[in-house]
Amino acid sequence: MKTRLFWLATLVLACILSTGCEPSQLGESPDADASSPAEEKIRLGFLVKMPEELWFQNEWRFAQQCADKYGFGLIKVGTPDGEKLLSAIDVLAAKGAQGFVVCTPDVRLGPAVMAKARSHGMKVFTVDDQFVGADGEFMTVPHMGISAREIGRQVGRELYKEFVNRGWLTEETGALGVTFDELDTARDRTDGTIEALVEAGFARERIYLGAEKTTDIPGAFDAANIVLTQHPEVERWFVFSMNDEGVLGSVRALEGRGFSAANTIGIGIGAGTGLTEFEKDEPTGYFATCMISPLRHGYETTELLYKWVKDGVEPPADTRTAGVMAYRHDYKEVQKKLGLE
Ligand code: FCA
Repeated sequence: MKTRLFWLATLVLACILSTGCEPSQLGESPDADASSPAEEKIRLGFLVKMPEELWFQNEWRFAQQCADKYGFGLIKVGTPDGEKLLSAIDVLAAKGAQGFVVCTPDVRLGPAVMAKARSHGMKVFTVDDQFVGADGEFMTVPHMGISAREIGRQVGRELYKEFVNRGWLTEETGALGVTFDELDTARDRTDGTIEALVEAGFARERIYLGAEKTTDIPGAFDAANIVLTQHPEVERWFVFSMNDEGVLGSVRALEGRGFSAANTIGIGIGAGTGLTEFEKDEPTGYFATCMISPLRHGYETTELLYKWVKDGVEPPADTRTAGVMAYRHDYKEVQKKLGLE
């Protein structure tokens, strides 16, 4: 037996030395992109709830930069509902992924996602939207999200500042808030704005809220139209929401009723969709945005997951990122400063 093994080993060695046999011919799995054939290639997933939204496309773009830098495989999948999310995890496992970053379409899917990931031995890192367990508490899964309440407060302070700048009268002004309270990071943002507006001295009873069914432009457009129909007496409007899409949908609804840049102050939260408003020749009611970082949420989450998978370095439990105000006149500089070009 020993002799046969010896001869087999000699044969294999001779084959490598003389003909340069590929590892796949020696029975190892072929892997075209592996830098070192002996090393098992790392593959990670990046799953997002709304792949059509610029925010998530930017997260993917920066995640890919991270994968290119370290030379691991990145599998990007849009997972707009629970069924797609759970089956995407199986697909990732079949492709040999060892973990994934996820912005879930529904935070209550947390326990199901974690159970499935565990069954495949995969590591999970949540981004933007944090998993909620069966007990209604946040789950302890490494997470990176925005400092939602503080960012919302920043929006409120800026709205009030511009209200004072323009010399508007409270009795002619209303604040339109498009909300999505079932998602914590969304509720914290709009609650923060309301809080800061009231603290600054704006009348609480002049803040009118409309709940959106979906966190995109059409969802906000519908929610805004209902509020605007109820308040035909308001002559000037503040607009706020959880994201740029919420503010843009509202600004479009206002435009449909004859409101423009002169009587609208809309401030978004994001780093993509709203910026196209600043590129238009004429200003619109979309006045500013609190710019958040898809670079940190895309690149850094992926990097933390990669190091966790590769070296066993546990990522921090909860990372919160800040926002920076950007206006029509300076958004390009802010983008540059945040490394978002
Ligand atoms: C949530 C929103 C996105 C973005 C992100 C940071 O997931 O749906 O639009 O604001 O948080």
